[in-house]
Parts: sequence; C-alpha cells; structure tokens
Amino acid sequence: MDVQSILGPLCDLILAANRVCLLTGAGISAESGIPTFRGEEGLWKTFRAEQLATPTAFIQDPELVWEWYDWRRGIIASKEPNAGHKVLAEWEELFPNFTLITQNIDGLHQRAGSQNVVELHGNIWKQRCIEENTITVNHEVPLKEIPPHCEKCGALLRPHVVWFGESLDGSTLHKSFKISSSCDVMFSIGTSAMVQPAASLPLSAAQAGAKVIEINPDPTPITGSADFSFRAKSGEFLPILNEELKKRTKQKKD
Ligand code: BJW
Repeated sequence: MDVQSILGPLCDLILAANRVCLLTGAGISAESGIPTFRGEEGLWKTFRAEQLATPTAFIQDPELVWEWYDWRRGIIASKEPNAGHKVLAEWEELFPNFTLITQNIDGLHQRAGSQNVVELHGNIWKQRCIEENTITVNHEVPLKEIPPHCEKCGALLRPHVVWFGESLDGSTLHKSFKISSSCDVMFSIGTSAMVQPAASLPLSAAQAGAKVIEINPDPTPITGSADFSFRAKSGEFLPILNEELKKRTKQKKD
C-alpha cells in the first residue's frame, strides 16, 4: 500500500469518527527496547511460557517466576516511551471520544502521558496478595525480597498480571468489548493477535461495522478483517499519521 496516497483518505476517515478505540500490544514498546513475546527476538524464544506465565508455574516455583519478573522490571525501568506512545498520549486530546486498551503491562503508555488506559493483562508494577487479593504498587528495582511477601498477612505476593489459563477482569473485559463494538474506528497496533480474548476486540469492532486500521511490520490474524493494514513500525508510522491529522484539523479550523 502506498502510504502517501492513502494518508489523505485515511485521515478523513479518522477525523470523521465519533468514537476511536485502540488495542495495543508488545510491538508498540519494541522500539523502546522492551522485548516482545513472539517472533525471532521474542521472550518465548528463550523462556517457556508454561514455566513462567501460568498459575501452576507460580505455585511450583514462585522464586523463579519472580526472578523473571524482576529482570523484566529492570529492563522496563531503564527504557523510555517512544514516539508511538507519545502520539497516542496526544490523541487523548485530539479525539473527544477515545479509548486506549492495552495488553501491555509495562506502564509506558502512562509514562508517555496517557491518562485513561485500560490494562487488560494487568501491570508489572503492581503486586497482589494471594490470600487477601489486596493490590499494592511497588517500583523497587531490583526487588528487595524474592519472592516478596504481604506486609499485612505474610502470604506470598504475586505479580498483578494475567497469566495463561486465568480469566481477565470481568468488568474490564466487558467494558473493552462494549467500547470496541460501538466505535467507528478501531486501531490494532503492535499485537500478533494470537492471544484471546484480547485478539477478538478488533474483530468485534469489524463485525459491528467499524473501520479497522492495523499497524504492524508483519501480517496477523487481524489483517484479513482490516480496512487498512500498514506494514510499518508504530514508532515510525504513528508520528507521520499524527502530523497529517494535525495538519488537516488545523486546515478545518482556519
Ligand atoms: C511491532 C513492532 C513495532 C514488532 N511496531 N509492531 C485456543 C483458542 C483460543 C484461546 C485459547 C486456546 N487455548 C488457550 C486459550 C486461551 C489463552 C490463549 O489465547 N492462548 C493462545 C496463545 C492460543 N488465553 C488465556 O489463557 C487468557 N485467559 C483466558 O482466555 O481465560 C479463559 C480461558 C482459560 C483457559 C482456556 C480457555 C479460556 C489469558 C491470556 C493472558 C496472556 N498473558 C500474557 C502475559 C502477561 C503477563 C506478562 O507480560 O508477563 O500477556 S502472554 C503475552 O501475550 C502477554 C501479551 O499481552 C499477550 C499478547 O502478546 P502481544 O502483545 O500481541 O505480543 P506478541 O509478542 O505476540 O506480538 C508483538 C507484535 O508486535 C508482533 O506481531 C510483531 O510483528 C509486532 N511488532 N515490532 C509495531 N516496532
């Protein structure tokens, strides 16, 4: 697809939308230097998901699981939001009805300035007591204690993230499907769309009649349902799209 020739009609479509919704995945943080999960450089090339990202893995070896999360917290803490995150933070102002849904647990959207982020898979800076289910925020890098324990009851703390085989928070998921299936434009950015139920959000938007725009260097299961699919890095493509959107918004006002 020739990007320049399609940019005009694409911007017209986006600016005419009443409701804009986005789903982001690990790819949006790739240009910040945070590893994705799948693909040649992905975490699952080196680590086995079932040994680290399942409830069974945690019960069997909480220390190993926490060491892995501690290592990832160290990487994330040393990185900065990239141009893609920053554009999406600006879009909260540009679009009156805008929802950013992310599968990412790294908190980089918030660090870029996004205020309303729906986190489907939790947040790596939060911990949950396995007995009381209380959630606490902890930014220590490295963690002082591995595995950490609840200050109140002494039980194990676990990362407040969603592992394979675990249900996503019901109200967060319900809200996400409601928004995606009632938006006019849905972006799918930097996700392989391999993991359910998140991967169904852009499809639910398409089924409800929204225009779906995908940004990903590789094709995904979403590509066939997308109205526009850009084989591009989000940190490169989003600033180009943003400039064109701002130019057209200004032209309309003048
Ligand atoms: C760029 C880029 C650049 C690179 N710019 N882009 C069979 C059918 C359907 C479902 C299932 C099934 N068997 C099992 C299930 C359920 C399972 C599932 O979906 N499994 C599939 C793998 C088959 N799902 C679950 O278990 C979920 N729970 C659930 O469904 O409960 C009910 C139930 C339970 C059991 C059975 C059935 C139903 C929970 C899923 C939790 C996922 N958790 C993780 C870990 C979170 C914590 C942590 O980080 O440690 O979430 S796994 C991991 O995958 C993480 C991510 O959020 C998630 C999605 O990955 P994402 O973001 O798409 O990253 P990648 O790496 O896959 O892709 C990156 C993309 O970026 C690539 O496409 C690149 O090309 C691109 N990219 N550079 C833009 N610069």
